[in-house]
Amino acid sequence: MDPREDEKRAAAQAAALVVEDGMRLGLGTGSTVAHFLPALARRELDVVCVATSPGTEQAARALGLQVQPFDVLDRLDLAVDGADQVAPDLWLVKGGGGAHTREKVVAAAADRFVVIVSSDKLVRSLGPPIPLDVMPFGIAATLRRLSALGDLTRRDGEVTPDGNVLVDYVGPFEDPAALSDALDTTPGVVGHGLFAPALVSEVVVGRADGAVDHLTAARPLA
Ligand code: DER
Repeated sequence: MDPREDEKRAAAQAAALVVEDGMRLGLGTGSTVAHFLPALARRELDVVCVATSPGTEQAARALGLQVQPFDVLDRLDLAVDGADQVAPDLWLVKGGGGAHTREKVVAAAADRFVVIVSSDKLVRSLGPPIPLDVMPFGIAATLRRLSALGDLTRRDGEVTPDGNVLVDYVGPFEDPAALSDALDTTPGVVGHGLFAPALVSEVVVGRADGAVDHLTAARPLA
C-alpha cells in the first residue's frame, strides 16, 4: 500500500472530525477528498453539502450525504479540499483534477477552508504546472496573450463542467501573487489554480501512522 494513501486518509479523517451537525459544507475534489467523504458519512451528521465536481457529487450522494446545487446557499460554514502543492506561506496550487474554478468559488464562500494533504504535497516553493480554465470564446487570442507570460500546454479533450478548456501554465515563476494577478487580469481566463493564503484557514498534513500536523499562517511549516 502506498504510504501516501495512509497520509491522505489520516488528514481526511481529522477534517471529518471538524464537521458539526447543521453545517453547510463545501466538498472538494480528488483522491484525498475521496477519503474524506466516507469519513464524513460515517459520522451520520445532519449537514447540507455542495460539491465542486460531478464526481464528488455522485460519490457523496452514493454515501447518503445530502448534496444541493450551489445556487441558493450564499455562504458555507466549512469547505474541505485537497491540494497539489502547499508552500510554507500557505500559497496553494490546485486543479490537477480540473475542478479549481469551482473549488475556489466554494473555498471563498466558506467561513473556514481546511486543506487536507499527504506530506508529498509540501513544497519549498510553488512551481508549474498552474491549471487554468479558459473560455472557448476567443481562445486563440486568450492563449496568445497568455503565452507572453510563459509556456502553455492544453489538456487534450478535457473540458470543465462549466464548458471551459483546461490549459496548464508551464512557464517558470518566482512570485505566485504576481502570476495570480496577471492571470486574474487576463480576459478569457475564467479561473486558475493559484490559491492565496488569505483563502486558507488551515492545512492538515496526514502522517502514515494516522497522526496529523496542522499548518496555519501563524504556525507555518517549520
Ligand atoms: O484538482 C484539484 O484541485 C484537487 O483538489 C487537487 O488539488 C488534489 O487532488 P488529490 O487529493 O487527488 O491529490
